[in-house]
Amino acid sequence: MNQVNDILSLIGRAGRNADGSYTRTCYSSAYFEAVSIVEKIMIKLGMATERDAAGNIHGYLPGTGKGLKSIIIGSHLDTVPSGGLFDGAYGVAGGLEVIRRLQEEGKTLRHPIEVYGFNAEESSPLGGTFGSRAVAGLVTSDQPGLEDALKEHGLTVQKILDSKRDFSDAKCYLELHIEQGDYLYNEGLKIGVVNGIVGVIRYKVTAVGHSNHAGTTMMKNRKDAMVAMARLIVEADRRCRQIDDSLVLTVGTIRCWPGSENVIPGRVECTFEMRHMDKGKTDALICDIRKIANAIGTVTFEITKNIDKGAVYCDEHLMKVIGEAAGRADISHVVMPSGAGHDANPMAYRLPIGMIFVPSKEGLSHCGEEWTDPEDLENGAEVLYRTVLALDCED
Ligand code: HGY
Ligand code: MN
Ligand code: MN
Repeated sequence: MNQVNDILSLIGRAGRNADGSYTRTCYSSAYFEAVSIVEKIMIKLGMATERDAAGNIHGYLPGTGKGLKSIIIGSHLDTVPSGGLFDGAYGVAGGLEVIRRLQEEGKTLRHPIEVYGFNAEESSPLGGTFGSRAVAGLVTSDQPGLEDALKEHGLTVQKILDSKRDFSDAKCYLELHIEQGDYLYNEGLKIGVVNGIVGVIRYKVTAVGHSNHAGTTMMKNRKDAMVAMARLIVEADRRCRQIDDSLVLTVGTIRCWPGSENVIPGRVECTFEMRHMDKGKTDALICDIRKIANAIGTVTFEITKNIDKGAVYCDEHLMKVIGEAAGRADISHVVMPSGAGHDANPMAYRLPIGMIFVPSKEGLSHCGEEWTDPEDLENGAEVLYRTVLALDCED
Protein backbone atom coordinates (compact mmCIF):
# COMPACT_ATOMS: atom_id res chain seq x y z
CA MET A 1 0.00 0.00 0.00
CA ASN A 2 1.61 3.25 -1.12
CA GLN A 3 2.06 5.64 1.81
CA VAL A 4 3.95 8.49 0.14
CA ASN A 5 1.04 10.85 0.79
CA ASP A 6 1.10 10.06 4.53
CA ILE A 7 4.86 10.64 4.76
CA LEU A 8 4.51 13.91 2.84
CA SER A 9 1.76 15.07 5.22
CA LEU A 10 4.07 14.41 8.16
CA ILE A 11 6.80 16.59 6.61
CA GLY A 12 4.08 19.14 5.82
CA ARG A 13 3.54 19.68 9.55
CA ALA A 14 6.66 21.90 9.42
CA GLY A 15 6.44 25.48 8.15
CA ARG A 16 2.74 25.55 7.25
CA ASN A 17 1.33 29.11 7.08
CA ALA A 18 -2.23 30.15 7.97
CA ASP A 19 -3.01 30.61 4.24
CA GLY A 20 -2.02 27.00 3.48
CA SER A 21 1.33 27.85 1.94
CA TYR A 22 4.66 26.72 3.38
CA THR A 23 7.70 28.66 4.51
CA ARG A 24 10.78 26.62 5.43
CA THR A 25 13.64 28.86 4.38
CA CYS A 26 17.17 27.55 4.75
CA TYR A 27 18.51 27.11 8.30
CA SER A 28 15.18 28.36 9.71
CA SER A 29 13.55 26.69 12.74
CA ALA A 30 10.74 25.48 10.44
CA TYR A 31 13.36 23.93 8.18
CA PHE A 32 14.97 22.07 11.06
CA GLU A 33 11.51 20.97 12.24
CA ALA A 34 11.17 19.19 8.88
CA VAL A 35 14.66 17.73 9.31
CA SER A 36 13.66 16.30 12.70
CA ILE A 37 10.47 14.78 11.26
CA VAL A 38 12.47 13.11 8.47
CA GLU A 39 15.18 12.02 10.93
CA LYS A 40 12.57 10.30 13.13
CA ILE A 41 11.12 8.45 10.13
CA MET A 42 14.62 7.37 9.07
CA ILE A 43 15.38 6.07 12.56
CA LYS A 44 12.04 4.19 12.62
CA LEU A 45 13.06 2.61 9.32
CA GLY A 46 16.32 1.45 10.90
CA MET A 47 18.52 3.88 8.97
CA ALA A 48 21.77 5.32 10.32
CA THR A 49 21.22 9.09 10.25
CA GLU A 50 23.59 12.02 10.08
CA ARG A 51 23.32 15.80 9.84
CA ASP A 52 26.06 18.00 8.37
CA ALA A 53 27.09 21.67 8.68
CA ALA A 54 25.32 22.43 5.39
CA GLY A 55 22.05 21.60 7.16
CA ASN A 56 21.40 18.35 5.25
CA ILE A 57 19.91 15.22 6.77
CA HIS A 58 21.20 11.88 5.49
CA GLY A 59 19.96 8.33 6.11
CA TYR A 60 21.80 5.11 5.24
CA LEU A 61 20.68 1.47 5.10
CA PRO A 62 23.29 -1.20 4.24
CA GLY A 63 22.60 -3.79 1.54
CA THR A 64 23.10 -7.54 1.65
CA GLY A 65 25.57 -7.63 -1.26
CA LYS A 66 29.35 -7.38 -0.98
CA GLY A 67 31.10 -4.27 -2.27
CA LEU A 68 28.04 -2.90 -4.08
CA LYS A 69 27.63 0.86 -4.46
CA SER A 70 24.79 2.91 -2.96
CA ILE A 71 21.59 3.88 -4.67
CA ILE A 72 21.03 7.45 -3.47
CA ILE A 73 17.63 9.16 -3.46
CA GLY A 74 17.28 12.82 -2.50
CA SER A 75 15.62 16.19 -2.77
CA HIS A 76 15.30 19.32 -0.63
CA LEU A 77 13.36 20.14 2.54
CA ASP A 78 13.57 23.91 2.28
CA THR A 79 10.91 25.93 0.43
CA VAL A 80 10.61 29.36 -1.09
CA PRO A 81 8.78 31.80 1.20
CA SER A 82 5.02 30.99 0.99
CA GLY A 83 5.77 28.02 -1.25
CA GLY A 84 3.98 24.73 -1.73
CA LEU A 85 3.84 21.40 0.07
CA PHE A 86 5.32 19.34 -2.76
CA ASP A 87 8.43 21.09 -4.14
CA GLY A 88 11.34 19.12 -2.63
CA ALA A 89 9.57 17.43 0.28
CA TYR A 90 7.80 15.04 -2.12
CA GLY A 91 11.12 13.67 -3.34
CA VAL A 92 12.34 13.05 0.21
CA ALA A 93 9.01 11.40 1.07
CA GLY A 94 9.35 9.25 -2.05
CA GLY A 95 12.76 8.02 -0.91
CA LEU A 96 11.49 7.14 2.55
CA GLU A 97 8.48 5.39 1.02
CA VAL A 98 10.81 3.13 -1.01
CA ILE A 99 12.41 1.91 2.21
CA ARG A 100 9.12 1.61 4.09
CA ARG A 101 7.62 -0.44 1.27
CA LEU A 102 10.67 -2.73 1.00
CA GLN A 103 10.22 -3.53 4.68
CA GLU A 104 6.45 -3.94 4.34
CA GLU A 105 7.10 -6.46 1.55
CA GLY A 106 9.90 -8.17 3.50
CA LYS A 107 12.48 -7.27 0.89
CA THR A 108 16.10 -6.21 1.43
CA LEU A 109 18.23 -4.70 -1.30
CA ARG A 110 21.63 -6.00 -2.34
CA HIS A 111 22.83 -2.37 -2.69
CA PRO A 112 23.03 0.07 0.19
CA ILE A 113 20.32 2.72 -0.12
CA GLU A 114 20.62 6.31 1.05
CA VAL A 115 18.20 9.21 1.36
CA TYR A 116 19.19 12.90 1.51
CA GLY A 117 17.03 15.79 2.63
CA PHE A 118 18.98 18.77 1.33
CA ASN A 119 19.08 22.29 2.74
CA ALA A 120 19.01 25.58 0.83
CA GLU A 121 18.10 24.28 -2.64
CA GLU A 122 16.05 27.43 -3.19
CA SER A 123 17.76 30.68 -4.13
CA SER A 124 19.26 32.49 -1.12
CA PRO A 125 22.47 34.41 -0.32
CA LEU A 126 24.06 30.92 -0.18
CA GLY A 127 23.55 30.61 -3.94
CA GLY A 128 20.91 27.89 -4.29
CA THR A 129 21.32 24.07 -4.42
CA PHE A 130 23.65 24.87 -1.52
CA GLY A 131 23.29 21.69 0.58
CA SER A 132 23.71 19.41 -2.43
CA ARG A 133 26.63 21.50 -3.77
CA ALA A 134 28.30 21.22 -0.36
CA VAL A 135 27.96 17.40 -0.37
CA ALA A 136 29.17 17.29 -3.99
CA GLY A 137 32.18 19.42 -3.08
CA LEU A 138 31.12 22.19 -5.48
CA VAL A 139 30.97 25.03 -2.92
CA THR A 140 34.17 27.05 -3.24
CA SER A 141 35.61 29.47 -0.70
CA ASP A 142 35.67 32.25 -3.35
CA GLN A 143 31.87 32.11 -3.90
CA PRO A 144 30.77 35.81 -3.72
CA GLY A 145 29.12 36.68 -0.38
CA LEU A 146 29.39 33.14 1.02
CA GLU A 147 31.39 33.97 4.13
CA ASP A 148 28.96 36.70 5.25
CA ALA A 149 25.93 34.56 4.42
CA LEU A 150 27.33 31.68 6.52
CA LYS A 151 28.16 33.99 9.43
CA GLU A 152 24.39 34.64 9.71
CA HIS A 153 24.06 30.96 10.62
CA GLY A 154 27.11 30.80 12.86
CA LEU A 155 29.05 28.79 10.28
CA THR A 156 32.43 29.08 8.59
CA VAL A 157 33.34 28.28 4.99
CA GLN A 158 35.67 25.54 6.19
CA LYS A 159 32.83 23.73 7.97
CA ILE A 160 30.94 23.68 4.68
CA LEU A 161 33.96 22.49 2.71
CA ASP A 162 34.27 19.68 5.29
CA SER A 163 30.72 18.53 4.37
CA LYS A 164 32.06 17.25 1.05
CA ARG A 165 31.43 13.57 0.53
CA ASP A 166 33.40 11.00 -1.44
CA PHE A 167 31.04 9.46 -4.01
CA SER A 168 33.27 6.55 -5.02
CA ASP A 169 30.90 4.33 -3.01
CA ALA A 170 27.77 5.50 -4.88
CA LYS A 171 26.11 3.92 -7.94
CA CYS A 172 23.59 6.62 -8.89
CA TYR A 173 21.36 9.47 -7.69
CA LEU A 174 17.59 9.48 -8.23
CA GLU A 175 15.23 12.39 -7.59
CA LEU A 176 11.44 12.31 -7.62
CA HIS A 177 9.96 15.79 -8.11
CA ILE A 178 6.85 17.67 -9.21
CA GLU A 179 7.27 19.10 -12.72
CA GLN A 180 6.51 22.68 -11.61
CA GLY A 181 5.47 23.38 -15.21
CA ASP A 182 2.25 22.54 -17.04
CA TYR A 183 3.43 20.13 -19.75
CA LEU A 184 2.41 16.81 -18.12
CA TYR A 185 -0.80 18.36 -16.77
CA ASN A 186 -1.84 19.80 -20.17
CA GLU A 187 -0.92 16.62 -22.05
CA GLY A 188 -2.69 14.38 -19.50
CA LEU A 189 0.54 12.41 -18.99
CA LYS A 190 1.48 10.94 -15.62
CA ILE A 191 5.26 10.56 -15.53
CA GLY A 192 8.13 12.66 -16.90
CA VAL A 193 11.38 10.80 -17.57
CA VAL A 194 13.74 13.76 -17.28
CA ASN A 195 16.57 13.92 -19.83
CA GLY A 196 18.23 17.13 -18.63
CA ILE A 197 18.13 20.12 -16.27
CA VAL A 198 18.52 23.58 -17.72
CA GLY A 199 21.51 25.74 -16.90
CA VAL A 200 20.73 28.57 -14.47
CA ILE A 201 22.79 31.74 -14.83
CA ARG A 202 22.30 34.78 -12.61
CA TYR A 203 23.74 38.28 -13.06
CA LYS A 204 23.67 41.25 -10.74
CA VAL A 205 22.89 44.27 -12.95
CA THR A 206 23.42 47.77 -11.53
CA ALA A 207 22.38 51.03 -13.16
CA VAL A 208 24.43 53.97 -11.87
CA GLY A 209 22.96 57.37 -12.66
CA HIS A 210 22.71 60.47 -10.49
CA SER A 211 20.30 61.19 -7.65
CA ASN A 212 18.70 64.61 -7.95
CA HIS A 213 15.71 66.70 -6.92
CA ALA A 214 12.45 65.27 -8.30
CA GLY A 215 10.90 68.71 -8.72
CA THR A 216 13.62 70.93 -10.05
CA THR A 217 15.47 68.54 -12.39
CA MET A 218 14.00 68.77 -15.89
CA MET A 219 13.54 65.50 -17.80
CA LYS A 220 16.25 66.39 -20.32
CA ASN A 221 18.82 66.71 -17.51
CA ARG A 222 18.10 63.51 -15.66
CA LYS A 223 20.40 60.51 -15.14
CA ASP A 224 17.56 58.41 -13.82
CA ALA A 225 18.77 54.91 -12.90
CA MET A 226 15.21 53.57 -12.54
CA VAL A 227 14.08 54.62 -16.01
CA ALA A 228 17.30 53.29 -17.55
CA MET A 229 16.88 49.93 -15.77
CA ALA A 230 13.25 49.75 -16.83
CA ARG A 231 14.24 50.26 -20.47
CA LEU A 232 16.95 47.58 -20.19
CA ILE A 233 14.50 45.09 -18.69
CA VAL A 234 11.87 45.64 -21.40
CA GLU A 235 14.43 45.45 -24.21
CA ALA A 236 16.10 42.34 -22.71
CA ASP A 237 12.70 40.63 -22.40
CA ARG A 238 11.92 41.38 -26.05
CA ARG A 239 15.32 40.05 -27.18
CA CYS A 240 14.93 36.87 -25.08
CA ARG A 241 11.64 36.07 -26.83
CA GLN A 242 13.31 36.59 -30.21
CA ILE A 243 16.25 34.26 -29.53
CA ASP A 244 14.37 31.08 -28.60
CA ASP A 245 10.91 30.01 -27.38
CA SER A 246 12.35 28.00 -24.50
CA LEU A 247 14.91 30.64 -23.40
CA VAL A 248 13.67 32.30 -20.20
CA LEU A 249 14.73 35.56 -18.53
CA THR A 250 13.53 36.65 -15.11
CA VAL A 251 14.25 39.92 -13.31
CA GLY A 252 13.14 38.76 -9.89
CA THR A 253 14.62 41.38 -7.56
CA ILE A 254 15.02 45.17 -7.67
CA ARG A 255 16.46 47.66 -5.18
CA CYS A 256 16.82 51.40 -5.62
CA TRP A 257 18.69 54.18 -3.84
CA PRO A 258 18.10 56.44 -2.14
CA GLY A 259 14.53 55.09 -2.32
CA SER A 260 12.62 58.29 -1.59
CA GLU A 261 9.51 59.56 -3.41
CA ASN A 262 11.01 62.95 -4.12
CA VAL A 263 14.50 61.89 -5.26
CA ILE A 264 15.47 60.68 -8.74
CA PRO A 265 17.01 57.22 -8.19
CA GLY A 266 20.77 57.37 -8.62
CA ARG A 267 21.33 53.63 -8.29
CA VAL A 268 19.20 50.58 -9.10
CA GLU A 269 20.22 46.96 -8.65
CA CYS A 270 18.44 43.95 -10.20
CA THR A 271 19.09 40.24 -10.69
CA PHE A 272 18.78 38.96 -14.25
CA GLU A 273 18.34 35.18 -14.32
CA MET A 274 18.38 33.22 -17.58
CA ARG A 275 17.86 29.51 -18.26
CA HIS A 276 18.23 27.19 -21.21
CA MET A 277 19.63 23.74 -21.99
CA ASP A 278 21.96 25.32 -24.59
CA LYS A 279 24.69 27.60 -23.20
CA GLY A 280 24.94 29.24 -26.63
CA LYS A 281 21.47 30.74 -26.16
CA THR A 282 22.17 32.23 -22.73
CA ASP A 283 25.55 33.51 -23.97
CA ALA A 284 23.80 35.22 -26.89
CA LEU A 285 21.25 36.82 -24.57
CA ILE A 286 23.76 38.29 -22.11
CA CYS A 287 25.85 39.56 -25.02
CA ASP A 288 22.80 41.39 -26.39
CA ILE A 289 21.89 42.68 -22.94
CA ARG A 290 25.34 44.26 -22.65
CA LYS A 291 24.91 45.90 -26.06
CA ILE A 292 21.46 47.24 -25.12
CA ALA A 293 22.85 48.59 -21.83
CA ASN A 294 25.70 50.39 -23.57
CA ALA A 295 23.29 51.97 -26.05
CA ILE A 296 21.04 53.43 -23.31
CA GLY A 297 23.69 56.04 -22.54
CA THR A 298 22.12 58.11 -19.71
CA VAL A 299 23.64 55.93 -16.97
CA THR A 300 26.43 53.39 -16.67
CA PHE A 301 25.61 49.70 -16.18
CA GLU A 302 27.64 47.19 -14.21
CA ILE A 303 26.85 43.54 -15.08
CA THR A 304 28.49 40.83 -12.94
CA LYS A 305 27.82 37.10 -13.00
CA ASN A 306 26.75 35.71 -9.61
CA ILE A 307 25.90 32.11 -10.37
CA ASP A 308 26.47 29.84 -13.34
CA LYS A 309 24.99 26.39 -12.95
CA GLY A 310 25.57 24.69 -16.28
CA ALA A 311 22.89 22.48 -17.82
CA VAL A 312 23.28 18.80 -16.96
CA TYR A 313 22.06 15.66 -18.70
CA CYS A 314 20.45 12.67 -17.04
CA ASP A 315 22.04 9.26 -17.49
CA GLU A 316 20.66 7.41 -20.53
CA HIS A 317 20.65 4.05 -18.76
CA LEU A 318 18.76 5.43 -15.75
CA MET A 319 16.25 7.04 -18.11
CA LYS A 320 15.71 3.65 -19.75
CA VAL A 321 15.21 1.92 -16.39
CA ILE A 322 12.75 4.65 -15.27
CA GLY A 323 10.82 4.46 -18.57
CA GLU A 324 10.62 0.66 -18.35
CA ALA A 325 9.47 0.88 -14.70
CA ALA A 326 6.66 3.23 -15.73
CA GLY A 327 5.80 0.95 -18.63
CA ARG A 328 5.61 -2.13 -16.42
CA ALA A 329 3.33 -0.21 -14.06
CA ASP A 330 1.22 0.75 -17.08
CA ILE A 331 1.66 4.46 -16.28
CA SER A 332 1.86 6.93 -19.20
CA HIS A 333 5.28 8.56 -19.47
CA VAL A 334 7.29 10.87 -21.68
CA VAL A 335 10.90 12.04 -21.92
CA MET A 336 11.23 15.76 -21.11
CA PRO A 337 13.72 18.40 -19.86
CA SER A 338 13.44 20.26 -16.56
CA GLY A 339 13.02 24.04 -16.68
CA ALA A 340 13.48 24.13 -12.92
CA GLY A 341 16.80 23.66 -11.14
CA HIS A 342 17.22 20.70 -8.80
CA ASP A 343 19.66 19.09 -6.37
CA ALA A 344 20.23 16.55 -9.11
CA ASN A 345 22.20 19.25 -10.93
CA PRO A 346 25.22 19.27 -8.53
CA MET A 347 24.89 15.50 -8.10
CA ALA A 348 25.37 15.08 -11.85
CA TYR A 349 28.97 16.28 -11.43
CA ARG A 350 29.69 13.31 -9.17
CA LEU A 351 27.53 10.38 -10.37
CA PRO A 352 24.86 9.31 -12.90
CA ILE A 353 21.50 11.01 -12.22
CA GLY A 354 17.91 10.11 -12.99
CA MET A 355 14.81 12.24 -12.35
CA ILE A 356 11.12 11.34 -12.30
CA PHE A 357 8.46 14.03 -12.68
CA VAL A 358 4.79 13.97 -11.74
CA PRO A 359 2.22 16.56 -12.94
CA SER A 360 1.73 19.96 -11.28
CA LYS A 361 -1.88 21.13 -11.46
CA GLU A 362 -2.02 24.02 -13.97
CA GLY A 363 1.77 24.13 -13.75
CA LEU A 364 1.60 26.14 -10.53
CA SER A 365 4.55 25.98 -8.14
CA HIS A 366 6.51 28.15 -5.66
CA CYS A 367 3.11 29.25 -4.30
CA GLY A 368 0.47 28.02 -1.88
CA GLU A 369 -1.72 26.87 -4.78
CA GLU A 370 0.92 24.26 -5.75
CA TRP A 371 -0.93 20.95 -6.09
CA THR A 372 -0.48 17.39 -7.31
CA ASP A 373 -3.25 14.80 -6.97
CA PRO A 374 -2.58 12.00 -4.44
CA GLU A 375 -2.86 9.33 -7.17
CA ASP A 376 -0.24 11.17 -9.23
CA LEU A 377 2.04 11.27 -6.18
CA GLU A 378 1.51 7.54 -5.72
CA ASN A 379 2.33 6.92 -9.38
CA GLY A 380 5.66 8.70 -8.99
CA ALA A 381 6.49 6.73 -5.84
CA GLU A 382 5.53 3.50 -7.63
CA VAL A 383 7.86 4.24 -10.54
CA LEU A 384 10.67 5.20 -8.17
CA TYR A 385 10.18 1.96 -6.22
CA ARG A 386 10.23 -0.18 -9.35
CA THR A 387 13.27 1.70 -10.63
CA VAL A 388 15.17 0.95 -7.41
CA LEU A 389 14.22 -2.75 -7.56
CA ALA A 390 15.41 -2.93 -11.18
CA LEU A 391 18.71 -1.16 -10.39
CA ASP A 392 19.23 -3.51 -7.46
CA CYS A 393 19.42 -6.43 -9.92
CA GLU A 394 22.49 -4.80 -11.48
CA ASP A 395 26.00 -4.60 -10.05
O1 HGY B 1 14.63 27.82 -9.01
C1 HGY B 1 14.40 26.65 -9.30
O2 HGY B 1 14.33 26.31 -10.45
C2 HGY B 1 14.18 25.63 -8.21
O3 HGY B 1 12.80 25.43 -8.05
N1 HGY B 1 14.77 26.03 -6.99
MN1 MN C 1 12.58 21.79 -6.01
MN1 MN D 1 11.77 25.22 -5.92
